[in-house]
Amino acid sequence: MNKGARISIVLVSAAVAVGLILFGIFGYLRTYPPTVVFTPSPTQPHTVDVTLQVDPDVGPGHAHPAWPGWFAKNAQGKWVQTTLYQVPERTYVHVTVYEYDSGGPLRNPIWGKVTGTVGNDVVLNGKTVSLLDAAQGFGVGHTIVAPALGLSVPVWGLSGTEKTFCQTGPCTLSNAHNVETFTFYTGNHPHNYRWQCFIPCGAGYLNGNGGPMATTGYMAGFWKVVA
Ligand SMILES: [Cu+2]
Repeated sequence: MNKGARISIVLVSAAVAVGLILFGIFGYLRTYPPTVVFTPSPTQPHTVDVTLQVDPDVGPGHAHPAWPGWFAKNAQGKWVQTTLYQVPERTYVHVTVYEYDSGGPLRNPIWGKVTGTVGNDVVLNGKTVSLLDAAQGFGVGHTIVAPALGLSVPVWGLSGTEKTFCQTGPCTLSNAHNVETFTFYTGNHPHNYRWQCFIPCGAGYLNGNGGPMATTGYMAGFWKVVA
């Protein structure tokens, strides 16, 4: 093979490699979940309301319809399937979670303790509680844990045999659900704070920790605290 042929093989291979890398990067960017931005109303500075739901199946139209995952209500009142939430610094975030998924006992009971919220408690179906004992009732379905914010909130689950159990997201209030509310303070260090569910809810994956548990937009995400 002459020198020119060898050079052209190297150049073509390099071009293919670069092409594949770019294809991979843009494919990743195309599928990365959107961020829902929460802004305070002029009459209530330093306060935002965040409404979330967590569903047994996110439903059709999403990359993984049969995975459990989270939705957030955007400013237009539309449910967006994502775990990326932007909130201002120095702000009280009032979170309402509609829980539509089944629950169960915890692998570690410590995950039933509420920390990092105002009062270190949550209001579950109208009752203030600081510990969810997952050995009772239908147990915990999912958690919202952001270690760097000190935030750990277990979310109470349902019985999977409820008559109106939601089959496919986004679920509606006519489906069986629990309502859990809590408030946390974002602090004064703008940062993308990682959060995730600590319940291994990736059914069908090794130890329940793959699939949705390892995927941003399903059971892992960020509280994007901005200045
Ligand atoms: Cu989960």
